[in-house]
Amino acid sequence: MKLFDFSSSTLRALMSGAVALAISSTAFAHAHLISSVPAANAEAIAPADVTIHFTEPLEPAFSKITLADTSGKPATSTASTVDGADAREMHLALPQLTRGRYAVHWVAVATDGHRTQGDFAFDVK
Ligand SMILES: [Cu+2]
Repeated sequence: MKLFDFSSSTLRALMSGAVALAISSTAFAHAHLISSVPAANAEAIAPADVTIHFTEPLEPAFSKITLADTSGKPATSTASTVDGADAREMHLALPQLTRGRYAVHWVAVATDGHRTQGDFAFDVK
């Protein structure tokens, strides 16, 4: 009894598709947050900047960090930058922040064009 009716060429096409899928999912990883300074929910004393480390190099034109104060207003008008020496790092220079809780929002576009984003908060004391 014949259980499978696939011709060998159909089978080959399916196999190569599966292989291509496996390769693309490992070769083109999204940029995920590894760590940040200040860390999420940290109590920071006069932080000079926000630095976030990612798993993948970022596209500077489309990646950014923004900071909002407790009322939701932007805490700085300075644009963030992708590190010139290590494109897996992004920085946002900070002005002198007053006490309070601040919300970080980040958008990371990897070199494969895939976009990830996230939020975390920290406290300035
Ligand atoms: Cu990706």
